[in-house]
Amino acid sequence: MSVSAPVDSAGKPLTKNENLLKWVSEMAQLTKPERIVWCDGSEEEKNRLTEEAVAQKIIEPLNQEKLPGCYLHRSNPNDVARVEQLTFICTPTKEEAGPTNNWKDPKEAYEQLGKLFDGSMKGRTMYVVPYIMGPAGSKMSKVGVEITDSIYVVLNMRIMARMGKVALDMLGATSNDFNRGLHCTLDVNPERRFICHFPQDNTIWSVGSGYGGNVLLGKKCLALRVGSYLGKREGWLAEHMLILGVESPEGEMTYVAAAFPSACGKTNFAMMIPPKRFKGWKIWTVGDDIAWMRVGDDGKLYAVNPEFGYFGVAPGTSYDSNPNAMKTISRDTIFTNVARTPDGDVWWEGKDGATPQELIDWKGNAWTPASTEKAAHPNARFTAPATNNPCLSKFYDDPAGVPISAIIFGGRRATTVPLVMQAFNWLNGVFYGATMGSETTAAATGKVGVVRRDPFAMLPFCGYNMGEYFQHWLAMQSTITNPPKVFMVNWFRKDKNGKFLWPGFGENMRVLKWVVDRARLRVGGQETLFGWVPKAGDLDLSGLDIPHDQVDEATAIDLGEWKTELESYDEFFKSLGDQMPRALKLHRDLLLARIDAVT
Ligand code: GTP
Ligand code: SPV
Ligand code: MN
Repeated sequence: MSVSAPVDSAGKPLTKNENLLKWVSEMAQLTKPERIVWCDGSEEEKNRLTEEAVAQKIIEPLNQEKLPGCYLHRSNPNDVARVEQLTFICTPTKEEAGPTNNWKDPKEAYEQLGKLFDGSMKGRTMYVVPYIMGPAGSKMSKVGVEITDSIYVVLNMRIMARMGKVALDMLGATSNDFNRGLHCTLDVNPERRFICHFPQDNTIWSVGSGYGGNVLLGKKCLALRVGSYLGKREGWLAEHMLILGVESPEGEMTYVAAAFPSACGKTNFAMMIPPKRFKGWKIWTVGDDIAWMRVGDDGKLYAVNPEFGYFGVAPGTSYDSNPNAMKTISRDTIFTNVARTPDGDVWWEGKDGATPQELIDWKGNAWTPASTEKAAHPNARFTAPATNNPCLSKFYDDPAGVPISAIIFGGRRATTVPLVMQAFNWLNGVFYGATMGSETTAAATGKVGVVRRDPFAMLPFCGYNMGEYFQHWLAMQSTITNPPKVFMVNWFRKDKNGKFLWPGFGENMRVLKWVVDRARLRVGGQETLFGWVPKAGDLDLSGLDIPHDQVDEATAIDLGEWKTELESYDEFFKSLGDQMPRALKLHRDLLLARIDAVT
């Protein structure tokens, strides 16, 4: 099947790029669709595809008075999250993918998936979705094209990325520099589900899933897995980080990037509303999930958010916990696997107000409060445009990015890790990132609540050898001559009864304020073996209605716990083999020796 150059509604060519046309032809030859639709990103196209998706029962309209432009999608119950065991990095050697990734030989992977793709779109439509990750025209941005058989994917990609004509224009008539993504939902059978990345070919093949991170190929697949590989090659960083601006009452702006693992609070932190005590302080969202960072001419690290929308966790989102998210998802939003009320509103566990007496649950079944199952899936998500966000930073689309003054790492840890500490230097900061641990969440299939090492929140997303990735972070010090300060936080420490010690959410502003003041060298700190922590009185706790000894418990450092913690890194470090940087191993040994010296 040879593909002719697509035209827009006025008959003008959308692209004449031969590299793109040739690849689309090849993929059409493989998947054998009945017709090919090139997406231009227009409103007319959105309306047409939305109507089609409704007619095909892929999405259903919600109450358009309450939730204008909002739709509900129910995925196959076997297809509700990322599947790490079916995600592969297909590099020429296994060592390049490293011990933390599943690996397939590229030739074998193309063959195996090629068989699944062969004729997979017979009798159906193939959508060609050109998109940009990053602001149009930025030297930090990348063009991708996703071929998919799923209207749900097209409608989501349209929200999550700058999609359509704008991307073809950026690609231009001759460039061959674009990510080639191929997706087919197939029969949504976990036995025939594979998400394969070919970093050397700038190619992604995903088959057998219709869910978020598995199929919106610009997001985790390109912006993180392939992105991290490109970052290593080209000297920049692709990270699982939110980006926010903190504005002081005087109008001083400080930008912070923070890596928390999946479902550990990035969206919430990026949209936080400071408590009353912080009158005049304001948080501006640049991004809620992914940061691409490069060193600027001034030696500072500059970050852009490659995405254009939010694919956020619905359960737990409320006017109490995250009012900005609630406003963001009040229109033009696709909800996936949430519950539906009789009047066409959405509901999930942790939403404001009383639990409705009657619902249709995420599987499409009748539900009442007596039901033993959850009404919304714990990894139910919303897809909403960034431009809906009331606290969207005016620099979210700035091709130059924003200068980062602080990097924060944080996991979900019931013990050991204090509320906040600051690394002494870059090495110490990279050590924080490399040794991050977190309890697993519903964002990926598998057991929930088990502590695992999730370095830099990138365990599921690093597209190459993890030891080399650590080395890349260490090496960046030579080019970042004006580096951000590095911090570790933990909102999730619990008391002996299993209750969170720290109220979290908006109250995290108290910690962020200390971070900003430390980054600007204007507040004291107390030295510990592991980093600087706030001195008594440095954390502003005024108006916080929890006992101060509870805060003491949240901020405490217990050397016994830390000894066990550091000893537990040994196995992980060893598993990374020769690629594990010696500087980080020595740092661990030094900390253990210093604990011994003082106890
Ligand atoms: P991904 O989109 O999966 O990468 O997740 P994310 O890091 O953006 O997570 P998100 O902000 O959606 O938070 C997910 C879960 O963490 C929700 O259940 C929140 O209620 C909970 N959470 C967020 N912030 C806090 C906090 O400060 N304290 C506590 N206790 N829970 C929080
Ligand atoms: C995550 O799991 O970190 C997400 C959701 O942000 S998904 O896009 O499905 O990976
Ligand atoms: Mn994420």
